[in-house]
Amino acid sequence: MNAPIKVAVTGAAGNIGYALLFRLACGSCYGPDQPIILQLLEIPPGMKALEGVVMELMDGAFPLVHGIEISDNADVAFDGVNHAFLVGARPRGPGMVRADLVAANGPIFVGQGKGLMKAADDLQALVVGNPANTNALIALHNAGDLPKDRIHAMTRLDENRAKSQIASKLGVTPGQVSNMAIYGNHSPSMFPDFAHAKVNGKLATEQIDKDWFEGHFMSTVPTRGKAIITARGASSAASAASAAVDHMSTLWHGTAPGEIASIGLYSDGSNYGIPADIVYSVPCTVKDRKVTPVTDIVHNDWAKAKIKASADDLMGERAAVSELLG
Ligand code: NAX
Repeated sequence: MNAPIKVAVTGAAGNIGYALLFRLACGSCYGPDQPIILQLLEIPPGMKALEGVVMELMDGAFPLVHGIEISDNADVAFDGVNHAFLVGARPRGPGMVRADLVAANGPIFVGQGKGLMKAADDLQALVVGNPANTNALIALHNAGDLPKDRIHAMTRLDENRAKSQIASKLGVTPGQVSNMAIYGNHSPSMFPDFAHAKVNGKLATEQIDKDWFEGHFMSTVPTRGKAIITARGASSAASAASAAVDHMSTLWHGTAPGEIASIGLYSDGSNYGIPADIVYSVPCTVKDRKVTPVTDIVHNDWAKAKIKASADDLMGERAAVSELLG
């Protein structure tokens, strides 16, 4: 058994938090030999509910949970943490557009970026709370000298959604689909790059016709979150928690040989014409807990235009929060 690692979860009493904590507690993320100490953050009105969640976690008697601490102070919750799931934020409700979310949630990530300066040297943090990419950018700008590749935005849910659409079209399992990269923002401007996706090692475009990809696939994957809100009256929770586990598990264990993971990563301006100083999802590999973007994928002009459109979307969000970037 390894020494325990410290894992922070913000918004821990919320819907995603409720699904996420039990997956972490039972070892889905770090494996059966890796104990964890949970450091949970809520805002004061959420603390009572969080106490109830902690009671349930205790009642699970999870052998891998070696401690649970709760706080409404980011400096306390992030003290010494190795991994941080930044979930806490206001979810998008019916009728809300992303601009509403940018205004409501951006300021939260100034304080959380500062709080992350208290984390362990090997910190890796994942922003789930929307607008995830721009919140991650705000946190990075407020986290002092923290290396820019340590705070990510989650697009793994979009990757999972895309894999599942392809799998169900072909009647295979999602595990048979690989190389399904999401480019750009976790918003409808994202570009799910189907042209390089593979099914059982062969290009998906050799097995499904182009019209389905450019029609059904492109209209379903980027708008899936909205469809779920319409159907269940609340935003995705269990699938988002599952994707967050997938993301952090990939950071911990690495990508399988030949496989990529979609990661919203700080852009230095050197790849695919993506401007510098935005958090933009690209295909990455992970080895020894180091994230490396895959930089040699060749895109056609149609895909290049999609990649640029999502960058433009993120530049717009960046302009809207410029006063929070320090
Ligand atoms: P809930 O409203 O159920 O829970 C959010 C929790 O965060 C609440 O308990 C609230 O008290 C807490 N909170 C608010 N401000 C906080 C702060 N400053 N510090 C700590 N905690 C704080 O929302 P939930 O359904 O859990 O969704 C959380 C976030 O995930 C939302 O922003 C939502 O839009 C986003 N999502 C992101 C996804 C992605 O793929 N990146 C997909 C799912 C989801 O839409």
